[in-house]
Amino acid sequence: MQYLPLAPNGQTPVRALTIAGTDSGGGAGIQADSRTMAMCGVHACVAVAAVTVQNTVGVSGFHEIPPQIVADQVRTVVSDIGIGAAKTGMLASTAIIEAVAGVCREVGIGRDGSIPLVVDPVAASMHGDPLLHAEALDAVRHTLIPLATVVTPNLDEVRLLTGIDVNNEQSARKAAEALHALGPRWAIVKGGHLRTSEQSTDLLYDGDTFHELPAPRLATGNDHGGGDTLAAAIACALAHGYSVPDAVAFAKEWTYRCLAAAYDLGAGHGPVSPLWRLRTGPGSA
Ligand code: PXL
Repeated sequence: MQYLPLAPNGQTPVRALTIAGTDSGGGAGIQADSRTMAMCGVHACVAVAAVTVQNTVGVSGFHEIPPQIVADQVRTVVSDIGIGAAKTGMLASTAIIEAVAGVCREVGIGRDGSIPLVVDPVAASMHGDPLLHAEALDAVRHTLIPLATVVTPNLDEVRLLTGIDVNNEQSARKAAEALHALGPRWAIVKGGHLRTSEQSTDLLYDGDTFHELPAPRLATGNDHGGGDTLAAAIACALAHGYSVPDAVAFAKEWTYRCLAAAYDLGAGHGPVSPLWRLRTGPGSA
């Protein structure tokens, strides 16, 4: 596997920012993002948008951070530390989405700025527990996604956002077109939840060309945090200056390895794990 360049010990690594929710069980959200960023050799900055109460069985509640505090976290990190890319995950409400979109435009994060933005439009946990108020879907569609360098919904989120039920290659292409029409530079339709296919093929679309990115399907019930891991790894590669297709190809391979290393935890779904990276020498293939 191709690794991202690692900064020598003592030298400042590339930085990336995740704007998302916490997971008290340590599997998804900001915990998954920071773990993947660290294991990719990228310094993780975090802007907490919501605190979830959850374990491996489900999410039993969440607390939203005041929108101004979310925006202030982003502003203060960008002005001092500087970041190469940003990623959004669980943003919970219209007010938080509007505050995040406002500060992103202000500091140059997003498709028209100098800092690429990965938008993972998180709507629910894998157990179906809501992580976004239903009334905020319009803000995701019309305020957040148009800012994205790349948007990475899963198939449930594709259905919520576009009304399209993806069940074959043709509907995947239609969904990619509908997502792209919302304004991101690139749209991905992820095949991971399309259980009818033997491959897990992601479709990447820039309004012009469809790129197909196949990967072998891995049968595991331990896939908590898989979407976050993919989006965070894309952000890491973008922070290193990769093109979007190259960043997505890197992130797919990264996530495949993390799925293969997922472990049992608690009574529910265990997390995908980037800890396999500790078992190889620095930068080794
Ligand atoms: O995997 C999506 C996700 C994102 N963010 C938080 C989550 C989850 C899934 O449970 O809890 C905080």
